Amino acid sequence: MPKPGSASNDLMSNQPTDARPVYFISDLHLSAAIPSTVAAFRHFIEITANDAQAVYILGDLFEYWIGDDMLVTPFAKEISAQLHTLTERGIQLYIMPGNRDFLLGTHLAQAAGAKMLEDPSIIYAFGVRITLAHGDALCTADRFYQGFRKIVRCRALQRFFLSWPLPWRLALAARIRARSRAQKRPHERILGDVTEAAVRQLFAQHGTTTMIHGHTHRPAQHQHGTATRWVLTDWDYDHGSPRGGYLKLDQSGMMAWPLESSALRHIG
Ligand code: LP5
Ligand code: MN
Repeated sequence: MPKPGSASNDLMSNQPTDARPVYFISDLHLSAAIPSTVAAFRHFIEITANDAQAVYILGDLFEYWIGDDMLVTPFAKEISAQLHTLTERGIQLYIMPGNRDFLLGTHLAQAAGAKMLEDPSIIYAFGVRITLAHGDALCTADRFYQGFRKIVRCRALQRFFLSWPLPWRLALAARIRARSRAQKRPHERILGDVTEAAVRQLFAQHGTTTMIHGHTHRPAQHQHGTATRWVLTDWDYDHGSPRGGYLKLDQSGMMAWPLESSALRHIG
């Protein structure tokens, strides 16, 4: 059952009919500790996506989200207010939870003016049916992570966790993040990528021939027979090699774009 206030996972009835482009981003991992990435995100919302009919955020918008009471923090208030400007400009915003922020709830959705999307979901735009997913569920070779995922997606356990005081939740999230980081460059290991079997199964399940997901931090366009799988980039303008970007779908098709160089001049 979809959560109250969330969009169904088949948005065929919600077919966008206007000619404005649709944008897809994921894996921004936003926190107050990465100001340049936050500035890049702000540029994307204010400038890049200003001509959009819809923006889809396919998971891991935040470094972590451990309950909608995080909305009391100035940082979460700032990001949700920024997102809210999209609907104020007539642009639909859809947010799918990722493995870092699967506890995003209805209060955040309301503050951001967003509809929450189930993982996976199907949309229809510019004549194409598209499967959208975060991507972590497709990394089926990572058995340990899949076991962890199954446990933490249990609604009863989530309710129990959400009843804890915020500092306790912060402490547990910090431990889990530290453990995740301690695995040497997890996304470069073979386990950190999707498996062919999981991808083909998801295509078959929904009868689509286009898929978009993030999570693996390996931006690319892959062919699986006649089906196309687009992988979104993660964003990071605060460490190492700067990166970030989006997929844009319009009448001329799907295209991967880096963030405009004009944006980067204003970033830290
Ligand atoms: O996140 P990333 O991209 O670095 O790595 C992921 C997988 N790691 C995770 C963990 C997240 O980074 C942190 C989540 C923070 C929110 C926590 C809220 C907890 C709430 C509990 C609610 C019931 O997703 C990583 C994958 C990698 O992608 C590639 O796909 O390999 O998986 C792991 O690293 C596995 C973890 O290390 C497992 C940690 C187990 C710790 C057990 C603690 C007990 C939890 C008990 C829950 C009540
Ligand atoms: Mn992820």
